[in-house]
Amino acid sequence: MKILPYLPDRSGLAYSVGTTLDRFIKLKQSDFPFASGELSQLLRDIALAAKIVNRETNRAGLSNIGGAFGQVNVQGEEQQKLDVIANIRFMRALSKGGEVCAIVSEEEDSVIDLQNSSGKYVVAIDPLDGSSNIDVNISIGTIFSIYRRITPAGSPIQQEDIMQKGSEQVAAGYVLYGSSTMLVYTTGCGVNGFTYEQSLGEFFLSHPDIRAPKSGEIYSVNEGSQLDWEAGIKNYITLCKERRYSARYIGSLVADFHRNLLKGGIYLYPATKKNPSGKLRLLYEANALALIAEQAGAMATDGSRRILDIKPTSLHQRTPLLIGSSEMVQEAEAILKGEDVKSLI
Ligand code: AHM
Ligand code: MG
Repeated sequence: MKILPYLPDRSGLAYSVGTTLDRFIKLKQSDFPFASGELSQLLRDIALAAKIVNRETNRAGLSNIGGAFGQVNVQGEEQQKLDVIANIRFMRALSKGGEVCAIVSEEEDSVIDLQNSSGKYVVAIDPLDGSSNIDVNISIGTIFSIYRRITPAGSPIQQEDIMQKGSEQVAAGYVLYGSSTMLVYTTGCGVNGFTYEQSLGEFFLSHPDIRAPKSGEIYSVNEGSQLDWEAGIKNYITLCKERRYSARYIGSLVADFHRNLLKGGIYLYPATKKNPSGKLRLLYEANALALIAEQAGAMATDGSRRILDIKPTSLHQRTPLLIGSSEMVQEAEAILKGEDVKSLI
C-alpha cells in the first residue's frame, strides 16, 4: 500500500485568501507578544453581531422590520426599526463579552456604562449607517472604533476615556451589507477585508492588505446641497467635472467610502448652510474610516485638519469630511484653503 503525505502550501499561509476571520484574528494576535486576547475576542463579538444584523437586513422586507421606529434620536433624526434592532444586537454582543466598559452609539443620547469596570476597551459605533437606504435595498453599513481606556481598569469610566482623538484608536472597522457582506478592519497594521459566506456562516479573507490608489476619477458628494456650499467646495467639484470624473453617490457612507477605497476616489461631506459643521459624526463615523483610510495609504481631513488629530469636545460632535485617495484629498484641501490650484494640476 502506498501512503502519500499531504503537503499543504505553507507559503504565506497565515494571511492567504480564504483564511477564516477567526483564524486570521488568532494569527494576528501573535504579532503582538503581550496581547491578552481581549481585543481579539472583541473583534469576534463584533463579527458575530454583524452576522445577526446581516440576517435581519436580508429578511427585513418579510419580517415587518422595515420603516420608521416612531422616535427621533438625540440628533433629531428619525430612527428606523432596523437602526434600533442593530443597536440592540451590537449592545448585547459588546456587553456580553466582558472586554468593553463603555459604548458610544449614534442611537444613544449618552455614553452607555456597561458597569463592567474591568473592561479595557471603549467602543464608539454607528450600528447601522445609511438609514435612508434601509428600506430600499441599497447598501448600508456598520462603523466601529475601539479605544483602550485611559483610566485604570477597575475604576469608574471618566470623560477622558471617551473623548479620545481618533489617533488613539487601537482598532477600527466597518461592515458593508451590500451585494456581498464584508467586514473590513484594521488594528493599525494595514487593512484587511473579509467576505461573508452565508451558507457557512463565516467571514473569509478576500481582500488582504488593502491599498488605496493614490488618485482616482470618482467624486462622491450630495450635489443637491451645492447652493449651500462654500466657494472652495464649489471650485473643487467644478474641477472634478472639468476633468470628466464620474459622480458616484450612494448616500451610505460605508458604501461610498468602500468603493472609493478600492477604486480610487474622494468622498466629501462638507459644511453646508443647513449643517455648518457638516453632517457626519466624528466619534463613530469619521474617525474609524479615517484610520482605515490612512492605514490603506489614503487620507481624511475636515478641510484643514487631519481627522485623527481632532480632539472631541462632545459625544455626537459633527465634522466636515473629505476622505479618499491621498492626492485627491490633498488637492481638495488646497482648494478649500484658497491655494492656487493651477500649480497643482
Ligand atoms: P445616518 O447616520 O443617519 O445614516 O446619516 C449618515 C449618512 C451617511 O451614510 C451618508 O453618506 C450621508 O448620511 C448622506 O447624507 P445626505 O442624505 O445628506 O447626502
Ligand atoms: Mg450614521
